[in-house]
Amino acid sequence: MAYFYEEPSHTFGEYLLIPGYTSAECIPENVSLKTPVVRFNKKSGEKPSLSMNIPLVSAVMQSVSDDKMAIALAKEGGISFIFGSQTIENQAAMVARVKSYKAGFVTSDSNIRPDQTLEEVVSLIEQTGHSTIAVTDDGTAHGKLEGIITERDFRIDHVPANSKVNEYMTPFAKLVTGKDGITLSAANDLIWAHKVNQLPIIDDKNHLVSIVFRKDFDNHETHPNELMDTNHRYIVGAGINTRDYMERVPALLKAGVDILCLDSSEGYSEWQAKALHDIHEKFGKDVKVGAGNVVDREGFMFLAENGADFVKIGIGGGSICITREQKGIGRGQATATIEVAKARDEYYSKTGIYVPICSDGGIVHDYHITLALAMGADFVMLGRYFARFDESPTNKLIINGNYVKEYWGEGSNRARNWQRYDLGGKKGMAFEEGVDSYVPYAGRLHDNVSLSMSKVIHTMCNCGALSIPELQQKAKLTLVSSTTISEGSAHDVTVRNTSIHS
Ligand code: RVP
Repeated sequence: MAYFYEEPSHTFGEYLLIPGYTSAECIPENVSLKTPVVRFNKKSGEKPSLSMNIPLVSAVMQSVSDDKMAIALAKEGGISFIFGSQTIENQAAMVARVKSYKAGFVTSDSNIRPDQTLEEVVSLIEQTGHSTIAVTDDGTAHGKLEGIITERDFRIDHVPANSKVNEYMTPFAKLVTGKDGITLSAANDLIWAHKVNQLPIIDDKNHLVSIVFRKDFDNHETHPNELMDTNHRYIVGAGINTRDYMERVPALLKAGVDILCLDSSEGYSEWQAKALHDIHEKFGKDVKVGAGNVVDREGFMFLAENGADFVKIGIGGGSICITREQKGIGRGQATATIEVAKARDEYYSKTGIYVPICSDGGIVHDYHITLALAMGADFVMLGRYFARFDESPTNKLIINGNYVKEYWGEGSNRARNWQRYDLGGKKGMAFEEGVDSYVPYAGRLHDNVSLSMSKVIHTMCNCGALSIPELQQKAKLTLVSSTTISEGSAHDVTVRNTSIHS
């Protein structure tokens, strides 16, 4: 007879934390968000070989995690998993770009030709949010540098229609440039000596290589959490599937990837076990591979026993996900996280091995991150959250007068990542498990992540916890009624200024 769970499953919005005792040492400056990413023998005192400085990873999705996102998130202390629903060559090239990225040297992604119009400059500025545009002979990031145009060079309502870029740009002859190979501090000295805001770096044929921005240098100085390998290169992850891993994994390893993740909507399967074994056997035990997704004890135990370095939790809770509607499988994200966390602790006390768990999807408010951690997650994976930022790979558009960014599921017709929903064998008729959507544009990743982490840290102080493991031990969680939920936002008043609630 079928097994029945008698209790309904719950999601984050149905829980709140009850504060614990806050001692005088429990202040934000003393809180650490450091968290393990891969399995380690905790009982013997071993340290995990890979940890993060903040408990956030970005989703394995076309509309979320490319090389640009990976660099931005590594600067904050987290990891991006570059999407696998692309050719092996393209994915490896993205990984290689992250690993060869030199902090402070930016590949220009707002470029234009000299014969284009100022109207086109304005729309490019609107689309990318960048106020400095490189002018190159072919309009690409590595074309011959002809000049620089910024939003301060012209007033669009004061120039004749169809005015050309080359009439208003600062031409090459008047630019201060740096030669490829220059160090960041030498580039910064030039910026200061010539009182410029950016320094284009060119090769010996005057082709644009990168740009150093004054503000980026300042930012670089203020990234105390950045996540680097022993060679001072940013840490980066990549998604893989259970079909082409024998070719994909070596290409990603060659590109320098630090960690892999088997990306599937349902990970309690023979194919994941086989992939974990094959990868570890063929490419070595040191290759780090997360697996998932699962939503219960059995699923966790299966993947942990088969060598997963971390286990990802969640079916059907993603904002763009319609798996539950389409197939009737899934579980409330909070219940799934709580049960898998218990299994993780059980596995640890049996074996001495700690296998980190990641709650994937369904984070709507910042406090949901804290709840997931309190429920036992070591880190969380987010899609919608990151899709809203400048650094996500999608278009920024204006819809009904508001800025939005595109965001689509891997199981949507737009992504066509059917392998994520693959059951091996011959595939039946494909159907969508995700939607194509817009999310409100939210600005720079750095600003948003700093604010979100500040909220997490403050709540941890309220719970008397200075670290994530301490939060997991001390947290007191309560289920709430729907009336309690409405009591939690502003009520019975007319709100005058909504900005502080966004
Ligand atoms: P969210 O952060 O709520 O947007 O959820 C992101 C997660 O949703 C991903 O990490 C993945 O597990 C899941 N996803 C991605 N695509 C789809 C889909 O098309 N159904 N679901």
